[in-house]
Amino acid sequence: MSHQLTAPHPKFAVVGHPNKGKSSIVASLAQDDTVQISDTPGTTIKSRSFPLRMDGEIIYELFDTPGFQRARSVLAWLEKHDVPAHKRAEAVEAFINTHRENERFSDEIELLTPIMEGAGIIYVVDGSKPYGEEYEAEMEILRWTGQPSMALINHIGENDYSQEWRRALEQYFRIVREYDPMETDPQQQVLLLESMAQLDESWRVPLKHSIVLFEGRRDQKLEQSAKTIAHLVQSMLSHLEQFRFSGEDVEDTDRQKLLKNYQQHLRALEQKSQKFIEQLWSHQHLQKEQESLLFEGVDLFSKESASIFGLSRQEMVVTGVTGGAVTGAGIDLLFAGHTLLLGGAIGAVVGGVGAYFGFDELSGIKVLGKTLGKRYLEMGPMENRNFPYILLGRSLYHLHKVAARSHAKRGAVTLTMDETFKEKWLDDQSRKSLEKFHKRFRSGDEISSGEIQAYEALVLACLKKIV
Ligand SMILES: Nc1nc2c(ncn2[C@@H]2O[C@H](COP(=O)(O)OP(=O)(O)OP(=O)(O)O)[C@@H](O)[C@H]2O)c(=O)[nH]1
Ligand SMILES: [Mg+2]
Repeated sequence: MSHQLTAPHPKFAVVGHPNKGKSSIVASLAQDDTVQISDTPGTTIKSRSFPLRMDGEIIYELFDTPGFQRARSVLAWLEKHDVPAHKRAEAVEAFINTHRENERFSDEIELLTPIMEGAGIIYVVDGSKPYGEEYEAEMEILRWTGQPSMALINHIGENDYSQEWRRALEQYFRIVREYDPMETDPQQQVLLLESMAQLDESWRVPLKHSIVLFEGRRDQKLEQSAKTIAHLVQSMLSHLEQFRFSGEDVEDTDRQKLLKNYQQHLRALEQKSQKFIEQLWSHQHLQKEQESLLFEGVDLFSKESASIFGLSRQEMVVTGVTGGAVTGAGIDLLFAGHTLLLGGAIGAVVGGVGAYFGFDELSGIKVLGKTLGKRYLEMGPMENRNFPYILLGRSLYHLHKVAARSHAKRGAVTLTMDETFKEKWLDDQSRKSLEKFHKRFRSGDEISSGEIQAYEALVLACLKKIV
C-alpha cells in the first residue's frame, strides 16, 4: 500500500546509565557538535532530538536522553503489575502516564517517552568499567517496552571488560557492537548503520539509503573542500593590493602600510576559507566558541610556517622553481623524528633560522598613476615561489584535522604533527603538476574555468592522500 512510501523515518533513542557516552554517540552519529557532553554525570536532563538531514530530507533521528536514575524502583512498579508478556508495553505506558508529574522519575519518563513513541533502542555501556548487576534493571525495563534494541560497548577508560559485558548484554540484546564516538572512520559509521538497519524490517530500506547518501556526502565534502582550497590558492597568488599615498615621494611608512594591508588581506582569505571548511564538515561549534582550530601563533608569513609546510631547497631545485623570490624556501625541514605541538614548541625548534618571508620576498611594489593626480602603490601578484606550497600545506593540514575531528570532541584542540605530513600529500610528480598552475596564477593573466577545474582535481588528489 502507498502508506509504505510515507512511512516515518527511523528513530533511535540512545539510552543507558549516566555518564557512559550516550551524548557522545549521538554527536558522532548525528554529526552534530552542539550536543551537550561533559564528564559530570547527569549532564543530559531532557530528551532532545537530533535529526540527520541530507538534502533537506530527514534520514534518521536520534534522541539523546538522560541516564537511568531509579531503574530498580521503576522495574519494581512494573513487576507489581504482573501482566502477561503481550501487555508489558502497556504497563510501561501506564507507568509514564501515572508518573508524568513526579520529579523522582523525570529521567526515566524522559528516556522512555521517545521509545514508547516508536524509537528503537541503542543501549550504551562503558566497557572500561566492570559489569554489575545494577544494569540488569535497566535492561529489563527496556525489554518491557517491546521496542527493537541493540547494545553498544563504548570505551571511556583504558581497562577492558568487554568480554564480560558482551556475555551479559547478549542475554538481553540480539545485536551487541563496539563503537568509539571519538573515531571518525566512516567505515565504523557504516557498520553501525547496517546493524541499526537489522532492528526493524521497515527501517532496512531507509537506513541502506542513508548509507549510500552518507558515503556520497563524504565525497561531496571532499570535492567541495578541494574547490575551496584551490580557489584560495588562486585568489591569494593573484591578489593585487593597492594603497593610495598622498605625499610627493613614496615614504617607507607607505610601503610598510601596503605590506601590512597585503598580508592582512591574505590572512583574512585563509581564515574565511578555514571557517567555510569547518562549516562544511559540520564543525560550527569551533566557530561559536571563537576557538581557532589551527595555527595559533603560527602566522601565515612566519618562518615556522615556512619551515613546516614549505618546500626544502632541494625540493625547490627538483621542481624547477628556483629563481624569483625564493628566500622563504631556504629552510630545510629542521625537525625530524619527533612530534611538534603547533603554537608552542615550534618556535623553540626552528628558532635561530634566519631565512623567512620578508618584505620584498612576497612581491615587488609598483607605483601606479604617476602622471595623474592620484598615485597608488601596488603589491602583488605573489612572487614567492614557496608560498603556494606553504598555503596548500596549511590548508590540507587544517582540512585533515577538521575531517578527523569527532563531533563528540569538546574542549581545547591539541594539535600535534610530525615531519611526515608533507610527504603524505606531496611527491615529486604532484609538485611538478601543481607548479604549472602556480606559475599561471602568479602571472596575473586571466585564468580559465577549465584551468581552475584541472587545478581543483589536482588538489583533490592531494587531499585524498591525507583523509
Ligand atoms: N576517551 C573517551 N572519552 C569518552 C568516550 N565517550 C565518552 N567520553 C567522555 O565521557 C564523558 C561522558 O560523556 P557523555 O557523552 O556526556 O555521557 P552521557 O552518557 O551522555 O552522560 P549523561 O548525559 O550525564 O548521562 C565525557 O567527558 C566524554 O568526553 C570515549 O569513547 N572515549
Ligand atoms: Mg548525555
